[in-house]
This record gives sequence, C-alpha cells and structure tokens, in this order.
Amino acid sequence: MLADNIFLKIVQKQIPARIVYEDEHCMAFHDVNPQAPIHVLLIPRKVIPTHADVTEADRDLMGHLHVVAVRLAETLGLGDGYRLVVNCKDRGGQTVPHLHFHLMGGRDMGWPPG
Ligand code: DGP
Repeated sequence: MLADNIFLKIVQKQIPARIVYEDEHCMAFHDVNPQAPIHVLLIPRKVIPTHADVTEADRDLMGHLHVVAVRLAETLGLGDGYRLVVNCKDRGGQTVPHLHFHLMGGRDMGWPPG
C-alpha cells in the first residue's frame, strides 16, 4: 500500500504536480481538487501513512513542516489568515495514506468544518 500511494509518486516525480516548494525533507503542491482559492498540500518526503503514525523520531521533521507552512502562507499571500488541516484515517476524512497538511486560504473559513 505504502509503495503505491499517489503522493509518493509525486515525491518521486513519477506523476506531475504544480509544485510550489520543495526541499530535502518536504514538498508542497497545489491540491488537484481545491476547496479554497489557495489550497496547497504540504507533505514530508518520508512516508508516514497517517498523523497517528508520527513518532518521537519525527519531531524535527514535524517542526520543519510547520515552519515551512508559515513561510508558504506568507509566500502565497495568506497574511490575513489561513487554515492548516490534517485529516487522519477514515473517520478523519483522509483519502491518501501519506501524511499531508492542507494549507488553505483566500476566503473566510467556516467553523465547525464538515
Ligand atoms: P485527504 O482527504 O486529507 O487525504 O486529502 C487528499 C487530497 O489530495 C485531496 O484534497 C485531493 C488531493 N489529491 C488526490 N490525488 C491528487 C493528485 O494526484 N494530485 C494532487 N495535486 N492532489 C491530489
């Protein structure tokens, strides 16, 4: 399952994506089905299937992802606010088994989310 997840194929450049940022640890690209004017997915290159699989070994990586998310929000013009979402497993609405942050903005966000 892990070897054929679609985001790993994007990491490995086997399928295209509209990449907005990448470094040795992570990558960000536009969501193919955007739910807001700006909707970018930020993923680690390392395969971590779900948020529930994050361990102490991922401490630096998770911190890095948050720092990158802040920089991305600035770069993408989301200085007036944004939403950062992680869907975890089936009941959390996760469909791709590779940890990802949804960075969304460009409109007012409702609460609670669906
Ligand atoms: P989630 O439901 O939290 O697992 O979010 C998965 C998101 O990934 C969903 O918003 C649609 C997006 N997505 C799925 N397949 C692709 C793809 O091949 N390319 C891109 N850019 N986004 C994808």
